[in-house]
Amino acid sequence: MSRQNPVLRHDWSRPEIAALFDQPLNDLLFLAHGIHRAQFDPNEVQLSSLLSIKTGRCPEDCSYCPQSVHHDAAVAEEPLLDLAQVVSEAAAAKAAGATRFCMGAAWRRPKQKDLNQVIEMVKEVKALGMETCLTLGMLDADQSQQLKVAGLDYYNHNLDTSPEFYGNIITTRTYQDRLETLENVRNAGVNVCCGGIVGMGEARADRVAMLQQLANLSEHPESVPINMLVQVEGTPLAGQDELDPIEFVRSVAVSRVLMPQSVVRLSAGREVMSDEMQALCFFAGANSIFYGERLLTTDNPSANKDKALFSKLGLHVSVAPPEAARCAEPSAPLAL
Ligand code: SAM
Ligand code: DTB
Ligand code: SF4
Repeated sequence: MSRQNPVLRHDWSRPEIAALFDQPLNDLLFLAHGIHRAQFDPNEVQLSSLLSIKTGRCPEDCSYCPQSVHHDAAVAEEPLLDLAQVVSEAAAAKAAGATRFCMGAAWRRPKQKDLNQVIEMVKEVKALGMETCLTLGMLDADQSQQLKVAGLDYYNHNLDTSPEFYGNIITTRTYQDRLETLENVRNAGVNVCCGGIVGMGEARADRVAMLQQLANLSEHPESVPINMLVQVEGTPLAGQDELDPIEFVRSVAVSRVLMPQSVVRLSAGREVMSDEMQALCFFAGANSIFYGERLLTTDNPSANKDKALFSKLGLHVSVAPPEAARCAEPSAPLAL
């Protein structure tokens, strides 16, 4: 049985997506913003806070990641955190305004003993009234089902880049491994959070191909994080040429056009983004951010800085998940 929504497309070709990228910026922004406004409150942003629940010594070799055992980044290793510590961090994130708590672990895949502890974390964070998200590496069908039963709302597992560029970035797990985890999560009925990273030295054609992969999944991910590479000293990608900010904005806008009903998250990399660049991303269709001064191991803007930005832009924070706030009809233009 197809679960596809008939108004959403899953048959995008690369030339079609490349043509979206190639448009004059104003035309692309106008298109993306119109689609955004027809689906969402354009002034509403969802806030997710991140916590690294197990840090460092990861056996995978992702070239961007400071937590890989293969690189020399100065990350303080931390075994799996206690339940009480995780719950107290989640409560603090809720008090600061986050609606979703995302727990990340530097694993290739979780062991059952560890998954049992993570399941308790999901239950307790949910009991605080927050949405839960995990990113633990690869999952099989049974693990995905266990997390569904525990009440997990979202699982984050990124495709990271195009199938063609992927081998330049990671050699210890395949693109197909990632697609299988996504399928297991989807089949278990857990919402999928899946996006990628730009600014890793890939070509525009790779950004096109990555977004094609995301949009042509059997169902669009409910949440699409677009990360700008955070360059961390000691990782192979440190010293990479920075991606032009306008190219990043284009990537956000094209994500919005391809996946009109997905929540697009302006994810890692905001620490070095200007207010103006973030404003353009929100106009282009981003409607979620990571909130709080830490991502997993690297810095993120402080809550106060983000509150000031929201106030300046007239943005408000979603109290319910944005899915619930979707407009049935396109919004009227703003009354000035
Ligand atoms: N170990 C698990 C995995 O990779 O599936 C979960 C944690 S991992 C840190 C989650 C995601 O964070 C990665 O897939 C990648 O997209 C993103 N990420 C990691 N390091 C990053 C960096 N330096 N800059 C931008 N995004 C990064
Ligand atoms: C995602 O797409 N980005 C987040 C989250 N999912 C887990 C992680 C960003 C990590 C940035 C580098 C770090 O802080 O270690
Ligand atoms: Fe490990 Fe995840 Fe980092 Fe890759 S991105 S090295 S899997 S923690």
